[in-house]
Amino acid sequence: MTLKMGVVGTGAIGREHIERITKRISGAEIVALSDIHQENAEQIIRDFKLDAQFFATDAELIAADVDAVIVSSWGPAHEETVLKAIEAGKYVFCEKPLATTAEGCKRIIDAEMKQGKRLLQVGFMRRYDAGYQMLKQALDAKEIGEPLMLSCQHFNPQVDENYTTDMAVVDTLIHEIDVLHWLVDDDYESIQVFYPKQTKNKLSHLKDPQIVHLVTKSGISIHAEIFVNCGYAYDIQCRVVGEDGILSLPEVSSLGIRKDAKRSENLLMDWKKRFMDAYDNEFNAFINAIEKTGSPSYPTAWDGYVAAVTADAGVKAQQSGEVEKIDLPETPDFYRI
Ligand code: NAD
Ligand code: ISE
Repeated sequence: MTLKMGVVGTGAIGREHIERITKRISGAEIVALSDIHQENAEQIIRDFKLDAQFFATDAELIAADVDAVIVSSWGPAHEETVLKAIEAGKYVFCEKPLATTAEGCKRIIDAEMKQGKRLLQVGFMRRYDAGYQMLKQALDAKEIGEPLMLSCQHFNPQVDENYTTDMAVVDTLIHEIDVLHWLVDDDYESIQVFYPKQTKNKLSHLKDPQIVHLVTKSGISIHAEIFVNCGYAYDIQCRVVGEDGILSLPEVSSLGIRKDAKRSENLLMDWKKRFMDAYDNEFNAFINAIEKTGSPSYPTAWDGYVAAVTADAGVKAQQSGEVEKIDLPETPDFYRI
């Protein structure tokens, strides 16, 4: 069965996902697009020569002949579209964040549980990145004993004027928030935020860089640096110190150049290429799991909720400067996959 997919939000990542489904992965086709800027969608239909229809609203797209909806609009718009799609019994691939608050995620969980089967997968693609999967396999195999300390960096070359201080947590660090507790298989206990010396290369309203300190229930210490105006590259790092050794996220392979008495390698400048394979893998998992089991794969709506609860505490910590507790209920059996 070829999954008929509609896309709500045809901007930067919506275009990327449409390209991968159209050109690189099998089992699905794009049949419907919707965007509040109609010209964005219509340009994509022309660029990819799609046999797809434009719908003025998400509701009209959801009511059309689609099996699944990709939600890649702006974060604050996700919850409304996701709820409409779930209530219509459609499968949903929702880009991060699932919703911009924990309460919003809870409303989505309640709607999905009412449907009686999982319909939704969240676009936390790092779990599908080969490097993070190597880290996960080594940690699960206790290669370095128990993990004790993690240090990460999430560096963007720059962000635009719409980017705000809280987005460093809810939009950027949210990827580490999701992938790290999965990596170490431990829930978060608390979060604290610090502001080191600030870069001159930022807009006046923004705090940048930021340091986030997370502690897990077993006491694992996580130090994460967020620097969204670093200028030099899109640079994602993750290092795990265990009882018996250290694991490091592999560097992205790049041609080594030796020339003029210098040695160099190119670095990437954004997420599109850095996680290209991970995005492809998450969509293959979505499509294949639906075909084989009738439900999408992980990360589930519960993972989206865990990330939102943690991010909410992170935003509180940005404002308080204090150690903020992260209170999470037990994972319902419905979401134990
Ligand atoms: P963008 O601004 O390039 O595109 C968003 C599109 O959604 C725009 O075309 C806008 O017109 C449209 N839109 C906004 N509200 C809408 C609504 N209510 N209904 C229909 N269309 C609407 O943004 P982007 O960079 O593509 O980000 C989109 C989402 O994807 C965000 O949630 C972002 O966090 C996420 N994202 C994820 C990754 C990742 O690595 N997984 C990377 C980039 C963006
Ligand atoms: C963006 O929305 C993404 O999700 C990227 O993966 C992340 O690196 C970037 O910081 C976010 O703004």
